[in-house]
Amino acid sequence: MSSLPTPHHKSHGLARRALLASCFAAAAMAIAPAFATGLATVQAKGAWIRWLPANLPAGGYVELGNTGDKPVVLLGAESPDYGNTMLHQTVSKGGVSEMIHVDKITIPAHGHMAFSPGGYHIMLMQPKKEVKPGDKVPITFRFEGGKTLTVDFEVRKPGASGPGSMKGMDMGGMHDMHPQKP
Ligand SMILES: [Cu+2]
Repeated sequence: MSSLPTPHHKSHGLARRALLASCFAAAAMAIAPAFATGLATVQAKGAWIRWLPANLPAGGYVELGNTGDKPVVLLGAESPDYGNTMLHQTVSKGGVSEMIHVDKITIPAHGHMAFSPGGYHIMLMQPKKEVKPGDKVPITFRFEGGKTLTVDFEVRKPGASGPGSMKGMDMGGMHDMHPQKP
């Protein structure tokens, strides 16, 4: 009987294997971007950033289309020009609009989703350099499965003509209140 593992040892071994597996998963995730190719089934159009003065958080807007036969799941975004980039959604609660952090956004097969003023947006915080209207800022979208898509966003002044700017007008000041939301 002494040759059989006790339940304690057995569970310990399982725990170690689980730990090892998660380490491998973490390593795979860390190296995935280097090997990932662009996501051929996802296209971006009308990418722009609503610039605000004084290093205020800026909003990124774009329309993403999925021509593939399977849904794709967007997990996040990064930009080399900003220290902190998040997926946000503006929601209305009792007549007050506030922003919530979004973990993932599913783009249906043969469908699309839009980041637009008053809805989903890419929240760009902590600029690493001076970003000004006229600049191009690359933003890399990260999808489930390790695939990425990098899109150049055109930086525009608030109210400048461009995709979504008409709707953007009445959202003026939205991001001003974001960092210290009551
Ligand atoms: Cu936001």
